[in-house]
Amino acid sequence: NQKSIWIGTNWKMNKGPSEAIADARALASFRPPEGIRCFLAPPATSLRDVGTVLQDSPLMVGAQNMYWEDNGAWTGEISAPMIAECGASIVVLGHSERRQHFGETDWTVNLKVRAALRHGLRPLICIGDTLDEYEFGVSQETLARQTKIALHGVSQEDLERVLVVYEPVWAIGAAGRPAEPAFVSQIHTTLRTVVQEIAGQGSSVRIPLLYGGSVSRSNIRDYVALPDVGGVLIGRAGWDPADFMDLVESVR
Ligand code: G2H
Repeated sequence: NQKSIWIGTNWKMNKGPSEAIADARALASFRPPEGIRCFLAPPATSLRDVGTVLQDSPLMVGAQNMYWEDNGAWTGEISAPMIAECGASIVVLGHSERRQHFGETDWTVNLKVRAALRHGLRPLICIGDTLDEYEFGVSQETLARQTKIALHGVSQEDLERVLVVYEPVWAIGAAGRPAEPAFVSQIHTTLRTVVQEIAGQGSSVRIPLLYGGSVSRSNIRDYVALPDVGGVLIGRAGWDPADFMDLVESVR
């Protein structure tokens, strides 16, 4: 299995600058196996420090959120050019924790995706079905809607830089249970059709489709082995640098 895969860890609201720098240093000399592209998404307060520590490392740095305007009277927000200046090249957008607790909508995710692309960042778009949607059997509809709106108005050329991660809301965090690989496979088949329609029939654009939600040492290989899974976004299991390196090494 030699396809190129993405493995990232989302630190969420964890690690102050001192811990973030120490952890980035612990990862700075790590060389992922060939074909694996790794990234870390630290809190905004450590973006620049982590970006500096990892500037000569193959590990990429990502922000966890941003606003769509470049600057202005938007107290508390950070913008795409600020993130890029910190040395980050990725931005996580539309994470379900943001949709759930901070009023993020499909529409705001779309504005953010387009702003990220305008500034050369790679948006990692999170989509996810809630437990209700899953139980009513409408996961596919929800995920298709979220994907179509997030990518609305994105040019063919920019689509080359987009990543999408399927994170079932019911699979996230300590209360979640990881999705069955067979179910993820089914979802990814639908998503592939949706993104192919957006890119245009016959287009060679191949958006990496990742999985996220309670990924751990015991299941990472099952997800990565699926034919259309282009990687994973890890939370808790990847916060410790040694664990993260071990997770990455374990898939090859
Ligand atoms: C899902 C994931 C990382 P965890 O949010 O984005 O977190 O692996 O802890 O479920």
